[in-house]
Amino acid sequence: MNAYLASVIENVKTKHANEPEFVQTVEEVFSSLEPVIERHPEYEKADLLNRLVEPERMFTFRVTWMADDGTWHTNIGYRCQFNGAIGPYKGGLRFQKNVYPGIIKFLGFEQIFKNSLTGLPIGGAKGGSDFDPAGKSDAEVMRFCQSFMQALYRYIGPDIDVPAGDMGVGGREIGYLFGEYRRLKGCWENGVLTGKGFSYGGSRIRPEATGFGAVYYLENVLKHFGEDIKGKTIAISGFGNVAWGIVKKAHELGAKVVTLSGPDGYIYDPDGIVTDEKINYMLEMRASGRNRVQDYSDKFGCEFHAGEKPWGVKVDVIMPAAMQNDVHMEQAKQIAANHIKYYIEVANMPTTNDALKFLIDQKDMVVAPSKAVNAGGVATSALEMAQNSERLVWTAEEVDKQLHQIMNTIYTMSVEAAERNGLGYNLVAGANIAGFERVADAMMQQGIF
Ligand code: 2IT
Repeated sequence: MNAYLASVIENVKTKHANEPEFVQTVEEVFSSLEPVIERHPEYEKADLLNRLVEPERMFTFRVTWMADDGTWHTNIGYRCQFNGAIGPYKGGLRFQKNVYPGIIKFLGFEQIFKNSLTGLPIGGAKGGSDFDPAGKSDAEVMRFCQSFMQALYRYIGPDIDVPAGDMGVGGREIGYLFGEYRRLKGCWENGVLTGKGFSYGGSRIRPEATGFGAVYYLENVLKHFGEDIKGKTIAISGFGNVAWGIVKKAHELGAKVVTLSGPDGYIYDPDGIVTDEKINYMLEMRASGRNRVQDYSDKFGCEFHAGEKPWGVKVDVIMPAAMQNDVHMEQAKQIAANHIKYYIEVANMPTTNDALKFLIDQKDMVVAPSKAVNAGGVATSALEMAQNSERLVWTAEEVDKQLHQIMNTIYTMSVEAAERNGLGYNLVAGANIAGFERVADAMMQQGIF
Protein backbone atom coordinates (compact mmCIF):
# COMPACT_ATOMS: atom_id res chain seq x y z
CA MET A 1 0.00 0.00 0.00
CA ASN A 2 1.02 3.63 -0.60
CA ALA A 3 3.23 4.73 2.30
CA TYR A 4 1.28 7.91 3.03
CA LEU A 5 -2.07 6.08 3.14
CA ALA A 6 -0.56 3.41 5.37
CA SER A 7 0.86 6.01 7.76
CA VAL A 8 -2.50 7.78 8.13
CA ILE A 9 -4.23 4.47 8.84
CA GLU A 10 -1.59 3.70 11.47
CA ASN A 11 -2.16 7.08 13.02
CA VAL A 12 -5.93 6.50 13.20
CA LYS A 13 -5.44 3.01 14.66
CA THR A 14 -3.21 4.38 17.42
CA LYS A 15 -5.31 7.43 18.21
CA HIS A 16 -8.67 5.68 18.08
CA ALA A 17 -7.87 2.23 19.45
CA ASN A 18 -10.96 2.48 21.65
CA GLU A 19 -13.22 3.35 18.69
CA PRO A 20 -13.06 0.22 16.51
CA GLU A 21 -16.01 1.14 14.26
CA PHE A 22 -14.31 4.39 13.27
CA VAL A 23 -11.00 2.63 12.54
CA GLN A 24 -12.94 0.08 10.48
CA THR A 25 -14.58 2.65 8.22
CA VAL A 26 -11.36 4.64 7.70
CA GLU A 27 -9.54 1.44 6.69
CA GLU A 28 -12.38 0.47 4.37
CA VAL A 29 -12.53 3.84 2.56
CA PHE A 30 -8.76 4.27 2.37
CA SER A 31 -8.21 0.76 1.01
CA SER A 32 -9.74 2.05 -2.26
CA LEU A 33 -7.80 5.30 -2.56
CA GLU A 34 -4.31 4.16 -3.55
CA PRO A 35 -4.51 5.11 -7.26
CA VAL A 36 -5.93 8.54 -6.41
CA ILE A 37 -3.29 9.32 -3.78
CA GLU A 38 -0.52 8.19 -6.14
CA ARG A 39 -1.85 10.45 -8.88
CA HIS A 40 -2.10 13.47 -6.56
CA PRO A 41 1.18 13.94 -4.66
CA GLU A 42 -0.13 17.38 -3.63
CA TYR A 43 -2.56 15.63 -1.27
CA GLU A 44 0.31 14.24 0.77
CA LYS A 45 2.11 17.59 0.64
CA ALA A 46 -0.96 19.26 2.16
CA ASP A 47 -1.43 16.29 4.51
CA LEU A 48 -5.00 16.09 3.29
CA LEU A 49 -5.75 12.67 4.76
CA ASN A 50 -4.77 13.42 8.35
CA ARG A 51 -7.07 16.44 8.11
CA LEU A 52 -9.87 14.39 6.59
CA VAL A 53 -9.96 11.88 9.46
CA GLU A 54 -10.25 14.63 12.09
CA PRO A 55 -13.79 16.02 12.55
CA GLU A 56 -13.97 19.78 11.97
CA ARG A 57 -15.94 19.97 15.19
CA MET A 58 -17.37 17.39 17.57
CA PHE A 59 -19.06 18.00 20.87
CA THR A 60 -21.06 16.32 23.58
CA PHE A 61 -23.79 17.82 25.68
CA ARG A 62 -25.82 16.92 28.72
CA VAL A 63 -29.43 15.88 28.17
CA THR A 64 -31.46 15.66 31.36
CA TRP A 65 -35.12 14.66 31.25
CA MET A 66 -37.90 13.51 33.56
CA ALA A 67 -39.48 10.06 33.29
CA ASP A 68 -43.24 9.62 33.77
CA ASP A 69 -42.68 8.37 37.32
CA GLY A 70 -41.00 11.66 38.25
CA THR A 71 -37.44 10.32 38.30
CA TRP A 72 -34.70 12.30 36.53
CA HIS A 73 -32.30 10.83 34.01
CA THR A 74 -29.18 12.17 32.31
CA ASN A 75 -27.90 11.04 28.91
CA ILE A 76 -25.07 12.16 26.64
CA GLY A 77 -25.88 13.99 23.41
CA TYR A 78 -23.42 14.10 20.49
CA ARG A 79 -22.95 16.02 17.28
CA CYS A 80 -20.03 15.44 14.98
CA GLN A 81 -19.70 18.07 12.23
CA PHE A 82 -17.19 16.01 10.34
CA ASN A 83 -16.61 17.79 7.05
CA GLY A 84 -18.26 20.94 5.67
CA ALA A 85 -16.18 21.40 2.50
CA ILE A 86 -19.03 20.83 0.06
CA GLY A 87 -22.04 22.14 1.96
CA PRO A 88 -23.74 22.61 5.33
CA TYR A 89 -23.18 19.65 7.65
CA LYS A 90 -25.87 17.05 7.07
CA GLY A 91 -26.59 13.72 8.68
CA GLY A 92 -28.87 11.85 11.01
CA LEU A 93 -29.29 11.51 14.76
CA ARG A 94 -29.19 8.04 16.27
CA PHE A 95 -30.85 7.34 19.62
CA GLN A 96 -29.67 3.94 20.82
CA LYS A 97 -28.26 2.60 24.04
CA ASN A 98 -24.92 1.63 22.45
CA VAL A 99 -24.17 5.11 21.05
CA TYR A 100 -20.67 6.34 21.96
CA PRO A 101 -18.12 8.49 20.10
CA GLY A 102 -16.88 5.56 17.96
CA ILE A 103 -20.36 5.01 16.51
CA ILE A 104 -20.98 8.70 15.88
CA LYS A 105 -17.58 9.10 14.20
CA PHE A 106 -17.94 6.05 11.97
CA LEU A 107 -21.36 7.23 10.82
CA GLY A 108 -20.11 10.80 10.34
CA PHE A 109 -17.13 9.64 8.29
CA GLU A 110 -19.31 7.47 6.04
CA GLN A 111 -21.71 10.38 5.66
CA ILE A 112 -18.99 12.61 4.13
CA PHE A 113 -18.55 10.32 1.12
CA LYS A 114 -22.20 9.32 0.86
CA ASN A 115 -23.31 12.95 0.76
CA SER A 116 -20.60 13.76 -1.75
CA LEU A 117 -21.82 10.94 -4.02
CA THR A 118 -25.32 12.45 -4.18
CA GLY A 119 -23.80 15.35 -6.14
CA LEU A 120 -25.75 17.75 -3.90
CA PRO A 121 -24.27 20.46 -1.65
CA ILE A 122 -24.22 18.69 1.73
CA GLY A 123 -21.31 18.12 4.11
CA GLY A 124 -20.96 15.12 6.42
CA ALA A 125 -22.23 14.98 10.01
CA LYS A 126 -23.82 12.66 12.52
CA GLY A 127 -25.15 12.88 16.04
CA GLY A 128 -27.32 11.19 18.58
CA SER A 129 -27.51 9.98 22.12
CA ASP A 130 -27.15 6.90 24.28
CA PHE A 131 -30.82 7.41 25.18
CA ASP A 132 -32.65 4.09 24.86
CA PRO A 133 -36.05 4.68 23.24
CA ALA A 134 -37.23 1.12 24.00
CA GLY A 135 -40.32 1.15 26.17
CA LYS A 136 -40.44 4.95 26.60
CA SER A 137 -43.79 6.72 26.50
CA ASP A 138 -44.57 9.50 24.01
CA ALA A 139 -44.33 12.05 26.80
CA GLU A 140 -40.90 10.77 27.84
CA VAL A 141 -39.65 10.88 24.27
CA MET A 142 -41.03 14.42 23.93
CA ARG A 143 -39.29 15.65 27.07
CA PHE A 144 -36.06 13.99 26.02
CA CYS A 145 -36.19 15.55 22.53
CA GLN A 146 -36.97 18.99 24.00
CA SER A 147 -34.01 18.78 26.34
CA PHE A 148 -31.78 17.49 23.52
CA MET A 149 -32.72 20.44 21.32
CA GLN A 150 -32.27 22.97 24.12
CA ALA A 151 -28.60 21.97 24.10
CA LEU A 152 -28.17 21.63 20.33
CA TYR A 153 -30.12 24.52 18.80
CA ARG A 154 -27.29 27.09 18.98
CA TYR A 155 -25.05 24.96 16.82
CA ILE A 156 -27.35 24.06 13.93
CA GLY A 157 -29.28 25.96 11.25
CA PRO A 158 -30.39 25.65 7.61
CA ASP A 159 -26.99 26.95 6.40
CA ILE A 160 -24.94 25.47 9.25
CA ASP A 161 -25.93 21.93 10.09
CA VAL A 162 -29.15 20.08 9.25
CA PRO A 163 -29.82 16.96 11.35
CA ALA A 164 -32.29 14.22 10.40
CA GLY A 165 -33.33 10.80 11.67
CA ASP A 166 -31.41 7.56 11.96
CA MET A 167 -32.07 4.51 14.15
CA GLY A 168 -34.39 5.48 17.01
CA VAL A 169 -35.25 8.83 15.45
CA GLY A 170 -38.30 8.85 13.17
CA GLY A 171 -41.11 11.26 12.35
CA ARG A 172 -42.28 11.53 15.95
CA GLU A 173 -38.85 12.52 17.30
CA ILE A 174 -38.18 14.96 14.43
CA GLY A 175 -41.52 16.61 15.22
CA TYR A 176 -40.65 17.16 18.88
CA LEU A 177 -37.12 18.33 17.98
CA PHE A 178 -38.43 20.80 15.42
CA GLY A 179 -41.13 22.09 17.75
CA GLU A 180 -38.52 22.88 20.39
CA TYR A 181 -36.17 24.50 17.87
CA ARG A 182 -38.98 26.75 16.64
CA ARG A 183 -39.94 27.68 20.19
CA LEU A 184 -36.36 28.56 21.13
CA LYS A 185 -35.50 30.47 17.96
CA GLY A 186 -38.90 32.08 17.51
CA CYS A 187 -38.69 31.70 13.77
CA TRP A 188 -39.85 29.37 11.04
CA GLU A 189 -36.62 27.80 9.90
CA ASN A 190 -38.07 24.52 8.82
CA GLY A 191 -35.00 23.75 6.71
CA VAL A 192 -33.13 23.08 9.97
CA LEU A 193 -34.19 19.42 10.18
CA THR A 194 -35.25 16.92 7.53
CA GLY A 195 -37.59 13.99 7.76
CA LYS A 196 -40.31 16.36 8.98
CA GLY A 197 -44.02 15.59 8.74
CA PHE A 198 -45.54 16.66 5.44
CA SER A 199 -47.82 19.17 7.16
CA TYR A 200 -44.89 21.35 8.27
CA GLY A 201 -42.36 21.13 5.46
CA GLY A 202 -41.47 17.47 5.12
CA SER A 203 -40.94 16.12 1.64
CA ARG A 204 -43.07 13.63 -0.19
CA ILE A 205 -41.22 10.28 -0.55
CA ARG A 206 -38.69 11.05 2.25
CA PRO A 207 -40.01 8.17 4.41
CA GLU A 208 -39.69 5.78 1.47
CA ALA A 209 -36.53 7.29 -0.04
CA THR A 210 -33.77 5.13 1.45
CA GLY A 211 -35.53 1.88 0.55
CA PHE A 212 -36.73 3.12 -2.86
CA GLY A 213 -33.25 4.40 -3.68
CA ALA A 214 -31.69 1.06 -2.72
CA VAL A 215 -34.01 -0.77 -5.12
CA TYR A 216 -33.31 1.76 -7.90
CA TYR A 217 -29.60 1.13 -7.37
CA LEU A 218 -30.19 -2.65 -7.45
CA GLU A 219 -32.03 -2.26 -10.76
CA ASN A 220 -28.93 -0.60 -12.24
CA VAL A 221 -26.75 -3.51 -11.11
CA LEU A 222 -29.16 -6.09 -12.52
CA LYS A 223 -29.36 -4.22 -15.81
CA HIS A 224 -25.57 -4.35 -16.11
CA PHE A 225 -25.83 -8.15 -16.04
CA GLY A 226 -28.77 -8.21 -18.44
CA GLU A 227 -31.20 -9.23 -15.72
CA ASP A 228 -34.64 -7.99 -14.70
CA ILE A 229 -35.75 -7.32 -11.15
CA LYS A 230 -39.10 -8.94 -11.90
CA GLY A 231 -39.38 -12.35 -10.24
CA LYS A 232 -36.28 -11.91 -8.07
CA THR A 233 -36.34 -13.06 -4.45
CA ILE A 234 -34.68 -10.84 -1.87
CA ALA A 235 -33.57 -11.54 1.71
CA ILE A 236 -33.24 -8.48 3.91
CA SER A 237 -32.44 -7.90 7.56
CA GLY A 238 -34.17 -5.30 9.69
CA PHE A 239 -37.85 -4.38 9.76
CA GLY A 240 -37.73 -0.61 10.16
CA ASN A 241 -38.31 2.31 7.87
CA VAL A 242 -35.60 1.37 5.37
CA ALA A 243 -36.74 -2.27 5.15
CA TRP A 244 -40.31 -1.05 4.59
CA GLY A 245 -39.24 1.12 1.62
CA ILE A 246 -37.36 -1.80 0.05
CA VAL A 247 -40.31 -4.17 0.48
CA LYS A 248 -42.72 -1.63 -1.03
CA LYS A 249 -40.65 -0.81 -4.11
CA ALA A 250 -39.56 -4.42 -4.69
CA HIS A 251 -43.21 -5.47 -4.66
CA GLU A 252 -44.16 -2.67 -7.04
CA LEU A 253 -41.51 -3.87 -9.51
CA GLY A 254 -42.50 -7.53 -9.32
CA ALA A 255 -39.79 -8.81 -6.97
CA LYS A 256 -40.48 -10.26 -3.55
CA VAL A 257 -38.81 -9.82 -0.19
CA VAL A 258 -39.01 -13.08 1.77
CA THR A 259 -37.24 -12.31 5.06
CA LEU A 260 -37.20 -9.65 7.79
CA SER A 261 -35.21 -9.66 11.00
CA GLY A 262 -35.17 -8.09 14.43
CA PRO A 263 -33.22 -8.48 17.65
CA ASP A 264 -35.32 -11.58 18.36
CA GLY A 265 -34.56 -13.50 15.12
CA TYR A 266 -35.80 -13.61 11.53
CA ILE A 267 -39.01 -14.51 9.72
CA TYR A 268 -39.13 -16.39 6.41
CA ASP A 269 -42.23 -15.82 4.31
CA PRO A 270 -41.75 -17.74 1.03
CA ASP A 271 -44.90 -16.13 -0.44
CA GLY A 272 -43.19 -12.77 -0.03
CA ILE A 273 -44.18 -9.59 1.79
CA VAL A 274 -46.33 -8.64 -1.14
CA THR A 275 -49.78 -7.66 0.10
CA ASP A 276 -50.79 -4.23 1.39
CA GLU A 277 -51.79 -5.89 4.65
CA LYS A 278 -48.31 -7.36 5.17
CA ILE A 279 -46.49 -4.22 4.06
CA ASN A 280 -48.58 -1.98 6.31
CA TYR A 281 -48.15 -4.37 9.20
CA MET A 282 -44.42 -3.57 9.11
CA LEU A 283 -45.28 0.01 10.08
CA GLU A 284 -47.50 -1.23 12.89
CA MET A 285 -44.76 -3.52 14.22
CA ARG A 286 -42.27 -0.66 14.26
CA ALA A 287 -44.70 1.80 15.86
CA SER A 288 -45.59 -0.70 18.60
CA GLY A 289 -42.11 -0.22 20.09
CA ARG A 290 -41.98 -3.94 20.90
CA ASN A 291 -38.94 -4.37 18.64
CA ARG A 292 -39.98 -7.95 17.79
CA VAL A 293 -40.23 -9.41 14.32
CA GLN A 294 -41.87 -12.59 15.61
CA ASP A 295 -45.12 -10.61 15.66
CA TYR A 296 -45.11 -10.94 11.83
CA SER A 297 -44.93 -14.74 11.84
CA ASP A 298 -47.56 -14.90 14.60
CA LYS A 299 -49.91 -12.85 12.46
CA PHE A 300 -49.24 -14.36 9.02
CA GLY A 301 -48.30 -17.90 10.02
CA CYS A 302 -44.83 -18.24 8.51
CA GLU A 303 -41.51 -19.53 9.85
CA PHE A 304 -39.73 -17.73 12.67
CA HIS A 305 -36.10 -18.53 13.52
CA ALA A 306 -35.30 -17.32 17.01
CA GLY A 307 -31.90 -15.73 17.56
CA GLU A 308 -30.82 -16.19 13.94
CA LYS A 309 -30.05 -13.98 10.94
CA PRO A 310 -31.48 -14.61 7.48
CA TRP A 311 -28.14 -15.11 5.70
CA GLY A 312 -28.55 -18.83 5.13
CA VAL A 313 -31.71 -18.43 3.02
CA LYS A 314 -31.30 -19.14 -0.71
CA VAL A 315 -32.42 -16.10 -2.69
CA ASP A 316 -31.29 -14.04 -5.67
CA VAL A 317 -30.38 -10.91 -3.74
CA ILE A 318 -29.22 -10.21 -0.19
CA MET A 319 -29.72 -6.75 1.27
CA PRO A 320 -28.56 -6.23 4.89
CA ALA A 321 -30.71 -3.31 6.03
CA ALA A 322 -30.50 -3.42 9.81
CA MET A 323 -27.30 -2.13 11.39
CA GLN A 324 -23.48 -2.14 11.36
CA ASN A 325 -21.48 -5.39 11.41
CA ASP A 326 -24.53 -7.55 10.74
CA VAL A 327 -22.59 -9.88 8.42
CA HIS A 328 -19.37 -11.46 9.72
CA MET A 329 -16.92 -13.82 8.02
CA GLU A 330 -18.84 -16.94 8.97
CA GLN A 331 -22.05 -15.60 7.40
CA ALA A 332 -20.18 -14.31 4.36
CA LYS A 333 -18.91 -17.85 3.76
CA GLN A 334 -22.44 -19.17 3.99
CA ILE A 335 -23.65 -16.56 1.48
CA ALA A 336 -20.87 -17.54 -0.93
CA ALA A 337 -21.59 -21.26 -0.45
CA ASN A 338 -25.22 -20.57 -1.40
CA HIS A 339 -23.99 -18.96 -4.66
CA ILE A 340 -25.85 -15.73 -4.09
CA LYS A 341 -24.90 -13.39 -6.88
CA TYR A 342 -26.02 -10.01 -5.60
CA TYR A 343 -24.88 -8.71 -2.22
CA ILE A 344 -26.28 -5.20 -1.87
CA GLU A 345 -25.42 -3.43 1.40
CA VAL A 346 -28.07 -1.02 2.67
CA ALA A 347 -27.48 -0.29 6.37
CA ASN A 348 -24.42 1.78 7.21
CA MET A 349 -21.35 -0.54 7.27
CA PRO A 350 -23.35 -3.79 7.61
CA THR A 351 -20.35 -5.98 6.75
CA THR A 352 -17.11 -6.42 8.69
CA ASN A 353 -14.03 -5.50 6.62
CA ASP A 354 -12.71 -9.06 6.35
CA ALA A 355 -16.14 -10.37 5.31
CA LEU A 356 -16.52 -7.55 2.77
CA LYS A 357 -13.14 -8.31 1.24
CA PHE A 358 -13.99 -12.01 1.11
CA LEU A 359 -17.28 -11.30 -0.69
CA ILE A 360 -15.67 -8.90 -3.18
CA ASP A 361 -13.09 -11.59 -4.00
CA GLN A 362 -15.80 -14.14 -4.90
CA LYS A 363 -15.74 -14.60 -8.64
CA ASP A 364 -19.46 -14.75 -9.28
CA MET A 365 -20.62 -12.23 -6.72
CA VAL A 366 -21.42 -8.56 -7.14
CA VAL A 367 -21.03 -6.38 -4.04
CA ALA A 368 -22.56 -2.92 -3.77
CA PRO A 369 -21.58 -0.63 -0.87
CA SER A 370 -24.02 1.00 1.52
CA LYS A 371 -22.66 4.50 1.16
CA ALA A 372 -23.91 4.46 -2.44
CA VAL A 373 -26.93 2.19 -2.07
CA ASN A 374 -28.53 4.04 0.87
CA ALA A 375 -27.66 7.55 -0.32
CA GLY A 376 -31.21 8.08 -1.61
CA GLY A 377 -32.29 8.87 1.95
CA VAL A 378 -29.98 11.80 2.49
CA ALA A 379 -30.37 12.88 -1.13
CA THR A 380 -34.10 13.24 -0.57
CA SER A 381 -33.33 15.13 2.64
CA ALA A 382 -31.40 17.57 0.46
CA LEU A 383 -34.47 17.80 -1.79
CA GLU A 384 -36.50 18.58 1.34
CA MET A 385 -34.04 21.40 2.16
CA ALA A 386 -34.39 22.71 -1.38
CA GLN A 387 -38.19 22.79 -1.13
CA ASN A 388 -38.00 24.51 2.26
CA SER A 389 -35.69 27.23 1.00
CA GLU A 390 -37.81 27.75 -2.11
CA ARG A 391 -40.98 27.82 0.03
CA LEU A 392 -42.40 25.25 -2.38
CA VAL A 393 -43.84 21.77 -2.19
CA TRP A 394 -43.01 19.28 -4.90
CA THR A 395 -45.30 16.40 -5.83
CA ALA A 396 -44.44 12.80 -5.02
CA GLU A 397 -43.82 12.21 -8.73
CA GLU A 398 -41.33 15.08 -8.91
CA VAL A 399 -39.40 13.95 -5.85
CA ASP A 400 -39.40 10.31 -6.93
CA LYS A 401 -38.17 11.23 -10.39
CA GLN A 402 -35.26 13.21 -8.94
CA LEU A 403 -34.44 10.44 -6.47
CA HIS A 404 -34.41 7.90 -9.29
CA GLN A 405 -32.10 10.10 -11.37
CA ILE A 406 -29.75 10.67 -8.45
CA MET A 407 -29.48 6.92 -7.81
CA ASN A 408 -28.73 6.24 -11.47
CA THR A 409 -26.04 8.92 -11.42
CA ILE A 410 -24.47 7.56 -8.22
CA TYR A 411 -24.30 4.13 -9.82
CA THR A 412 -22.80 5.43 -13.08
CA MET A 413 -20.28 7.66 -11.29
CA SER A 414 -19.13 4.71 -9.17
CA VAL A 415 -18.72 2.43 -12.19
CA GLU A 416 -16.78 5.10 -14.07
CA ALA A 417 -14.54 6.02 -11.13
CA ALA A 418 -13.45 2.39 -10.70
CA GLU A 419 -12.85 1.94 -14.41
CA ARG A 420 -10.90 5.18 -14.70
CA ASN A 421 -8.60 3.92 -11.96
CA GLY A 422 -8.00 0.55 -13.59
CA LEU A 423 -10.10 -1.38 -11.06
CA GLY A 424 -12.67 -2.84 -13.46
CA TYR A 425 -16.29 -3.26 -12.35
CA ASN A 426 -15.83 -2.52 -8.67
CA LEU A 427 -18.77 -0.69 -7.11
CA VAL A 428 -17.17 -0.54 -3.64
CA ALA A 429 -13.91 1.10 -4.74
CA GLY A 430 -15.77 3.24 -7.27
CA ALA A 431 -18.05 4.74 -4.61
CA ASN A 432 -15.14 5.43 -2.27
CA ILE A 433 -13.12 7.09 -5.02
CA ALA A 434 -15.95 9.16 -6.50
CA GLY A 435 -17.07 10.29 -3.04
CA PHE A 436 -13.53 11.16 -2.01
CA GLU A 437 -12.53 13.02 -5.19
CA ARG A 438 -15.18 15.72 -4.83
CA VAL A 439 -14.44 16.38 -1.15
CA ALA A 440 -10.66 16.33 -1.70
CA ASP A 441 -10.98 18.78 -4.56
CA ALA A 442 -13.11 21.14 -2.45
CA MET A 443 -10.73 20.94 0.50
CA MET A 444 -7.69 21.66 -1.67
CA GLN A 445 -9.37 24.68 -3.26
CA GLN A 446 -10.37 26.13 0.11
CA GLY A 447 -6.85 26.17 1.55
CA ILE A 448 -5.31 24.37 4.48
CA PHE A 449 -7.11 24.51 7.81
O1 2IT B 1 -27.48 7.43 7.29
C1 2IT B 1 -28.12 8.33 6.70
O2 2IT B 1 -27.81 8.72 5.57
C2 2IT B 1 -29.26 8.91 7.39
N1 2IT B 1 -29.55 8.51 8.51
C3 2IT B 1 -30.07 10.01 6.76
C4 2IT B 1 -29.41 11.32 6.92
C5 2IT B 1 -30.22 12.48 6.42
O3 2IT B 1 -29.72 13.61 6.64
O4 2IT B 1 -31.29 12.33 5.84
